[in-house]
Amino acid sequence: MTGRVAVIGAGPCGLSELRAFQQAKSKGAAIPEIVCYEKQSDWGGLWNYTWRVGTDEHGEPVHCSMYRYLWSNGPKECLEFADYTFDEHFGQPIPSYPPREVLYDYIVGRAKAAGVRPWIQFNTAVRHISYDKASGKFSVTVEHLPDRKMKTEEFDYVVVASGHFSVPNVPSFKGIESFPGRVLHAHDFRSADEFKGKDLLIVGASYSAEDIGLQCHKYGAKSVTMCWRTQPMGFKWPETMEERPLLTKIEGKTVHFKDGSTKDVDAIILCTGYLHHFPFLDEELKLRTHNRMHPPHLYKGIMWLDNPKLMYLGMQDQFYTFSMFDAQAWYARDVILGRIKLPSHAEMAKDDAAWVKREEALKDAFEKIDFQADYVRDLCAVIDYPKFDIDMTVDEFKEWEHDKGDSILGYRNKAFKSPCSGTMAPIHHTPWLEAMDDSMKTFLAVKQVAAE
Ligand code: FAD
Ligand code: NA7
Repeated sequence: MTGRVAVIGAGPCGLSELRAFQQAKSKGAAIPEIVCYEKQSDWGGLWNYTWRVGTDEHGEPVHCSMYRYLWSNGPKECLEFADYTFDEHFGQPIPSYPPREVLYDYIVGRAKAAGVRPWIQFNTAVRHISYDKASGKFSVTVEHLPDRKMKTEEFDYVVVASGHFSVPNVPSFKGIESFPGRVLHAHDFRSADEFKGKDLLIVGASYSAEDIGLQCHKYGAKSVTMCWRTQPMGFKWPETMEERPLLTKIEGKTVHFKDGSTKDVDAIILCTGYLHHFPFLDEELKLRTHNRMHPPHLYKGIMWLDNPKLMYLGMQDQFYTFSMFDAQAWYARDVILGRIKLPSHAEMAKDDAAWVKREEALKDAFEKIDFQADYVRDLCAVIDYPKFDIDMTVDEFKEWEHDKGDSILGYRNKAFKSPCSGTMAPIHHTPWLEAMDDSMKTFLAVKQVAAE
């Protein structure tokens, strides 16, 4: 097969795409030339931790939104690669909620085993992508950051895997400009140690608010007040953590809330989510969406309806992550290889509209889990991705939700069974709240207790 495919980003999604093509190649298929552009100096996307915030050594916006002491916020069994299990990578069963370094090692472990690194051009930022109807090709302009050299190349397909949890959504609040303490967005949060002994305000009521709040509690914040716009998270918080309705204004270090209450705080963290942001794409190619389960205008959540040679990976709000990214990457690959024939534009639009309609009727997290599981099933039905027990992942996600409801400080101490290998995870040697050392060495070194 001739032709060229550009993959934008070497995070989990981009690496899934490279692995998908490498897998087809290893089975004897002829594949197109694959060129992956990654603006960072290494792979792993958000999982590639840096201490930097703001701009990097080249003046580029820092991509990383992860922080020190980050542990998986869902059971690892629900994100496992079906073609590269945790058992295979670590050579031993490991607990269900690993710290960031362990998951990073797993993600890049598969990419290393697949030998796809030579397909990636690192330190190379994609600056502009346009499509020429006459030639049927994309023009991709990139900049090699160390020497600032620009070049433009033509491609038959473009796979956008640049992520959507990196460009912060930063609202403003009355009086915030004269707040005497530190104000930052979750994107710039790195170390909870900074907030030890402090009274902290967190704005937002989703995963970042929950986890950054918990981190700060774990590392000694005096109090954590979290405020919500639409609805509270509603967990059973420890004594020094609480939820209040959204703030209305700030006077000095005093924050006023909608219920008329006030609180004096030392620092404010805006956990107000992220923007889907694609400055490098021409207007008619650009996905415009907020963070949701099925961003509209993408057939099968992947193919851009107006030009299905442009594909997006991982643009959904995510319960499923790595295994869903794989399913999408395998599907995209099979469209490119001609193994899956796309229906007419009208049929694709109808299919897309049906998913959007179903999404808009979802009432709670449990229905969202079912929705995304059905989506993954839909993709997996037509690709040669190894079978894994999707029903089991649904049960485990729901159990996880219940665990969080039972104990937001203790849910990470639970263990789950792998839907890929059937292995039951051991219980981690140290309860999460007491586990201050998040290094891979410590996580893996000590003998684990067998789970029931
Ligand atoms: P990313 O990981 O964001 O990777 C995108 C890549 O594209 C980056 O390497 C970036 O440098 C590159 N890129 C972007 N623009 C350009 C450009 N113009 N040119 C070249 N390269 C470019 N998921 C879980 O499963 N478990 C968790 O515990 C978990 N915790 C999370 C915690 C935080 C704080 C955040 C923000 C997310 C978390 N996630 C978690 C979800 C996360 O979205 C996925 O795990 C995963 O990182 C998404 O992969 P991605 O490839 O889509 O995007
Ligand atoms: P999410 O899940 O997109 O949530 C964003 C939160 O921010 C959500 O609670 C929003 O409230 C809130 N928000 C957004 N704008 C405002 C304003 N203007 N005022 C008050 N509150 C606001 O992003 P997260 O960062 O939590 O999670 C993203 C990923 O990071 C996720 O995958 C995790 O695993 C880690 P709303 O409910 O819309 O009223």
